[in-house]
Amino acid sequence: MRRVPHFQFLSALLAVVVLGRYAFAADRYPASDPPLPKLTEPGQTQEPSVYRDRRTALMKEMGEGVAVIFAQGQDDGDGYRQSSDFFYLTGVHEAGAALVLAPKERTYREFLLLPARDPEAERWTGERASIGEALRQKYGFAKIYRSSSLDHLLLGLCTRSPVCWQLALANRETGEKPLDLAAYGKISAQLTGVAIKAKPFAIAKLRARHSPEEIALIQRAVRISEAGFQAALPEIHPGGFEGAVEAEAERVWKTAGARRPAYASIVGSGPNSTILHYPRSERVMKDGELLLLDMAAEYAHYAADITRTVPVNGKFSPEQRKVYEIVLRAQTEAFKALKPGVYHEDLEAIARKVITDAGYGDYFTHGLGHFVGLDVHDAGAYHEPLEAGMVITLEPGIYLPEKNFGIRIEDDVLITPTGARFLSDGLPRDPDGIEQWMAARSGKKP
Ligand SMILES: [Mn+2]
Repeated sequence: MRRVPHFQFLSALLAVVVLGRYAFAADRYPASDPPLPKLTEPGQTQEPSVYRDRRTALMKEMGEGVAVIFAQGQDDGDGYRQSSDFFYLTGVHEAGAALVLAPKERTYREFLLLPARDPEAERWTGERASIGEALRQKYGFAKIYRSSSLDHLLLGLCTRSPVCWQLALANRETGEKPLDLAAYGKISAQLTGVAIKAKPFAIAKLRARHSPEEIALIQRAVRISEAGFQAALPEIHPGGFEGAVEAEAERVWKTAGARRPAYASIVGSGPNSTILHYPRSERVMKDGELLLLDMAAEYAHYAADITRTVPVNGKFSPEQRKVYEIVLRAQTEAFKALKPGVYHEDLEAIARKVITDAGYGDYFTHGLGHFVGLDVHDAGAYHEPLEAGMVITLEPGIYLPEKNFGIRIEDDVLITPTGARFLSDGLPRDPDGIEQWMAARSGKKP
């Protein structure tokens, strides 16, 4: 007699669990988010034609001559991450590769060069494909050569159209001679009268004008990041560990398909909240402090960039709330001014005025924001007016080391034909919303 209700109870429970999981999957991302483009696995790349169209657009900018763009990715804890210019133009994840473009050529205008195969190395890092029809199909290039052909290829192309294009700014941080200029130098040594010309914003401007598919990928990176914040919230309490907050967010991102954090997560409590790029996440949070969380995921090579500042015990002190509201007002005023034609520096001036008028001008110690795309600090022409389809951050902050707290609010904003839209609209921004969010967090308490 007792077994029947027991069984019914269990099956009802099972139904709740199963349906709950489906409901979670279906509700995970807002229905109004744009549909994702088709991504090819592994590698989370789009169709080869997407990258070919970008190369065609870049060659139109060039008009003549030759350009070489090198893969300059880096290994990090999550593997090789392709450099973004090269990825934008090829979708190819291989290290040591190069792209050559020659718009004046009659038949073959684009060439992909890949390093020679190395059976010894491939036993450690995985087998690479041989050059053949399958690889040409996969990457969408009619001409794939080995890297050893590069100098010969460039010289031949340059003989027919003697202009070499520098298409990206040199890395000012390393101060190293750019690889493209080094390659062009070798041509000049063998062929006189070759002009080296610069269009240093050519690729950056293409990258900054996102297609609807790219906006969908950035929106997904934002949603995955928001899910990480949501999951990390129960780890925030007096006596909790900064590192536990970070670990929980990053775990959820990867579960949702992100390959890596978009940048080193910043999770800083108390005095650490005043350190702009606090890297260690190793402190125990205390009652009465604020916790600054600047952390976001990378999805299909596209970044999000989000910051929230929350009270560790769930309630802002009156002084914390007063400063929080100034930062929020600076962000809101900049957002209201945002539309095509506006310049970064105009937005910056608006936000800075709010903070300066409130008496905290000396404590807003960084810029208001930056482009977001394939890189978290993305390429773009910062000196030119903003256009629809661009994505920027708005991230005012006030940092008060003597008061033991810093506040930053950072959101990703899409510029639309008529104004702008918050992509990161899934997390509360205002202080009441933050307190309600913290009150609703489940689980761990001291
Ligand atoms: Mn940022």
